[in-house]
Amino acid sequence: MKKTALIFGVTGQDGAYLSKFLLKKRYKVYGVKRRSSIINTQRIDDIYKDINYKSNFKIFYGDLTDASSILNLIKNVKPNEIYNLAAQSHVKVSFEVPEYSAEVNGLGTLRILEAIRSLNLEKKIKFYQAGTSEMFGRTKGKFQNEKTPFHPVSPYGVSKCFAHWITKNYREAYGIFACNGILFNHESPIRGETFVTKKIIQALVKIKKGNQKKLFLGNLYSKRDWGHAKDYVEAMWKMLQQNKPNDYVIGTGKTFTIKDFVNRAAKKIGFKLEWIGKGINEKGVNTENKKVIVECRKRYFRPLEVDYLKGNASKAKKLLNWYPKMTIDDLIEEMVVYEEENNNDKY
Ligand code: NAP
Ligand code: G4F
Repeated sequence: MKKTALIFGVTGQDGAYLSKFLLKKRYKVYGVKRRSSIINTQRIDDIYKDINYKSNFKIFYGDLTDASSILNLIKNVKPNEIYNLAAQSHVKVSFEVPEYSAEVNGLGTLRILEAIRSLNLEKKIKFYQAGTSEMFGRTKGKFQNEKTPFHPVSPYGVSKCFAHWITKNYREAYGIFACNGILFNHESPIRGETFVTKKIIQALVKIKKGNQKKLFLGNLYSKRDWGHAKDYVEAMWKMLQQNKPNDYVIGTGKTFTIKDFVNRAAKKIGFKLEWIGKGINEKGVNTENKKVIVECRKRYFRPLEVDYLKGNASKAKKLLNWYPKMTIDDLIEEMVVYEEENNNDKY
């Protein structure tokens, strides 16, 4: 019998990669999307067929703020596995919509777990919770692993800590097979356009094509451990295939500043950058024509910042046999090629 997966957040970056991964593993995949005023299924249009069509991939409306929709979906689908990837996932935006971020990311997770429990499906459904390295926040030490204490520094990070602990709580209290993935930043050509990697590559490609003049950024000196989303959805699935539920850090073990990322992407696109100035006045100059193409703006800084992230995924390597396959340069290469082929928009 085919396994069935229910994915909350199917229209997002990870939802799209996970759907395609599970379809290849011959799952029936049911995705949950929220209502929006314009069609937002671009990332999954290639696998989406009309609901009446005999297909292993179907999408239903639902919302993590609406307990009844969650309960009805789980009751009707009775999936073997649930992946909760839905979230207000932008850290900077969470400072502007803190209550909504907590509602969706924190209470939304509780609503799914409570639906599983109240339908008496504790022993039938395996649950994956999309946790994040943002939960570590202000950390000390060279690496973060499963034993590193959480000290979140954004409403997003705090909301994800609630989701992490409530997932653990339902596992311990009710015996639900529930896993927390603590994933470090992962990117791809279909990354949301306001996350820094996509923003950098999209802007630099447009500048190269003459369709944009400058790229405006915030903090150039925070460090991130960037992997590829394709590798990371495999880790989610592997967590649910184990004999026992557990929590795992997933990262590459390498870290780079935002400025490093800009330099690597610029080189790939064919710019040679020289940096001048300091602080908010730091600028990236295209050495070929002496034009400033990167500047900093206050509005892209956050009230508090996670300065340093570097994941130690030894536990996942040992227990899941999970290894990241793509390096930061593989990732940049794929993102640049995609942007060069697909983006001809004028500024
Ligand atoms: P994403 O691209 O922002 O996707 C988020 C998904 O959640 C979208 O499908 C979005 O729908 C949906 N969503 C938002 N609010 C919802 C609501 N109220 N009800 C139902 N669905 C809702 O995020 P991602 O990068 O794929 O990340 C997937 C998950 O992993 C998120 O929970 C994120 O916080 C977490 N995470 C991500 C990373 C990373 O580096 N990518 C790292 C660690 C953890 P719309 O398409 O309608 O907006
Ligand atoms: O790309 P970002 O917005 O990602 P951030 O804040 O690290 O969060 C992402 O990764 C988390 C895992 O650690 C996820 F849980 C979360 O859902 C999301 O996917 O920013 C990365 C860094 C930050 O330090 C930010 O201050 O880039 C810096 N940055 C500098 N200029 C900028 C900009 N970030 C954005 N988005 N836009 C800028 O202009």
